[in-house]
Amino acid sequence: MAIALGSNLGDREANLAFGLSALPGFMTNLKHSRWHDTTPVGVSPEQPRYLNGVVIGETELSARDVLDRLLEIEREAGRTRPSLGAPRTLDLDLILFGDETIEEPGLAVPHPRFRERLFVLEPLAEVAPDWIDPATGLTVSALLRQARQPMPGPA
Ligand code: PH2
Ligand code: MG
Ligand code: MG
Repeated sequence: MAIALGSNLGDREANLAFGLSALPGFMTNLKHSRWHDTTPVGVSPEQPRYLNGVVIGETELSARDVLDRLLEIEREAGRTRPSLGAPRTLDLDLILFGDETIEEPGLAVPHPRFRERLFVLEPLAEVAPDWIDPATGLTVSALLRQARQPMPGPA
């Protein structure tokens, strides 16, 4: 299982450290990436920069139960949701859950946008370069290479 962490409000380092310290409550064999200072993507350019990272590990829980735990940890970190994409103290997103593909209300795994997001793929490639995306059959390294290619423009 891979979880992406992000923070762009308050003490970003402390927020990610808090998230990391809470995950062993239901995960074993944790391994985490470095923290990456990143430019906000897909939200107002005036938003503060993010600190992003990825944690991998194992769990006995179902994906739904993991999601519930992640939302609870976000709330403990003082996360509020004033609007979609608003700056947040802590965002915990379930990216990959073994080879499972899940599409349910509130729960989509693999995360539907992680293949384009360098702020997820770069830290994920530090800890799980050989993991396979069940939707495309591509490794994380291959997805990263693909995401880094410049978009083809008009001839
Ligand atoms: N999260 C978003 C939207 N944009 N940009 C960066 N750099 N990092 C994020 O974690 C991020 C984002 C929505 O969750
Ligand atoms: Mg997110
Ligand atoms: Mg989220």
